[in-house]
Amino acid sequence: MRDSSTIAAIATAAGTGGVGIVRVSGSKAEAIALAITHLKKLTSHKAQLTSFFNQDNQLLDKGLVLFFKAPKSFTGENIVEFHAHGGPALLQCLLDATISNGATLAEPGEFTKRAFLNNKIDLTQAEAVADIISASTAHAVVNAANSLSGKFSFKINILLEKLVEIRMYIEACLDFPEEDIDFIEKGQILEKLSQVQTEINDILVVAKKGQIIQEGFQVCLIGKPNVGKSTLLNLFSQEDLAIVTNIPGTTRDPVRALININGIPIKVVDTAGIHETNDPVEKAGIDKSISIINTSSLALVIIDDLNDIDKYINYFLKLNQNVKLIWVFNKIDLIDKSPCVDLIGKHRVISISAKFNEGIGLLEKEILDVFGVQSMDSNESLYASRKRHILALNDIDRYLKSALNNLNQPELLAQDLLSAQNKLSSITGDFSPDDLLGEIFSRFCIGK
Ligand SMILES: Nc1nc2c(ncn2[C@@H]2O[C@H](COP(=O)(O)OP(=O)(O)OP(=O)(O)O)[C@@H](O)[C@H]2O)c(=O)[nH]1
Ligand SMILES: [Mg+2]
Repeated sequence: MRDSSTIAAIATAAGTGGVGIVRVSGSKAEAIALAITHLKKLTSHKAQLTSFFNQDNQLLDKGLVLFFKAPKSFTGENIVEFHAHGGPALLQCLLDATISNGATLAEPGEFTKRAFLNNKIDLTQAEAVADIISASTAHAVVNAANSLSGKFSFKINILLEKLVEIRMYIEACLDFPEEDIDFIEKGQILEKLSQVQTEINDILVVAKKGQIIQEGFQVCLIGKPNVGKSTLLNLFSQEDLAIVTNIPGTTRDPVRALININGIPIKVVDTAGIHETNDPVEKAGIDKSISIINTSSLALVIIDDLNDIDKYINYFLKLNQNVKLIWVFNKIDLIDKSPCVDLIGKHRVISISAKFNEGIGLLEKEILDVFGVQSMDSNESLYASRKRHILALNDIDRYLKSALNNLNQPELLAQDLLSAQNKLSSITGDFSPDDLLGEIFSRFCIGK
């Protein structure tokens, strides 16, 4: 599946900038650079100041050419980078010149895919390249850098070794029963397997936090009309985004804001108040509210009457069992109550006044607590984890549970361990189907 073509792309972001980079990777990269720069020779890993010419030998610009001779390059192939001035037309001319000299346009993520296929990086590191580019907070950058440096893969590989060791032992017992290897050293197998399972669960906890920091989550504001949803959205976003009036049914279209609580990116969506109405426009807004609840991780149910909890709990649970709920009792200024967290029945209720900015800190803390990221200190070493990793780790946990139940049936036990091993390998990409690779790399930007 290795591709022998030479690829090229503009590696810097669209638009103008001081410097713009065109990157070329493949066997023709060196020849292409010699043709464009008119230099006699390139020196690997050294910046050379040079002129750039197009296919008609017209001077385009002056800048740096960098040559990374294979295999000491990002992709493991010959790479050339042209560092020119950052004008879109100029960079397009340079790109055209590479194409006229034999390169083809790179697909999104193709440089990183080649790095993966040439064993320069594994799959979690390749994903971390995309994550470091898309990171929206400093914490997310640090986590992605941890993954990129191989810390996450290192943990996974150690567990893989442990699993392989247990599996080999069991396979040996199955293959050579006459050797009378004391297979049913169940105690030892049990202990080793339990240890691996504990470590998988530890990684899962860290991975879930990492995913939240990387991707954040969506919180919707729902409730009856006029309870103060839009006022709360404006307070969260510190902007006058949504219209606030004392007329019930003000918000129709959902209003979205991206906020940041303790460095975690959170998408907040204000929705139309849910109630019975004959107004077709309001009805359409309510339908949208319901579909937004279904795509959110957390719903803040705003109420201005504590009796509404019992009234609405079943309604909201019916909409989506998976969405977490926080009850927010708003307008406490009207009853002269102070902000606080109460337990009413089984429900934690945060009392606030959105209009007078009271209790918002309590609410933010509660939101982070729901996802277990409140107590996170910024020095905690996390990884940029993805849903793919978390699903795989959950599967591995399931296989290990099944293995622990099959200690008396070595064939089944061996099968469970093989499944767990393959899942673990899929995280780093040692055992990953082509369609998964296609899906991962297609999400990259071009030039990376
Ligand atoms: N006293 C008091 N009034 C508030 C508070 N929060 C909101 N209000 C008022 O309640 C009214 C409705 O507020 P909105 O934020 O528009 O309510 P909403 O839930 O978005 O309403 P719809 O969009 O119609 O569903 C406005 O007059 C707000 O000023 C509060 O904490 N205290
Ligand atoms: Mg509103």
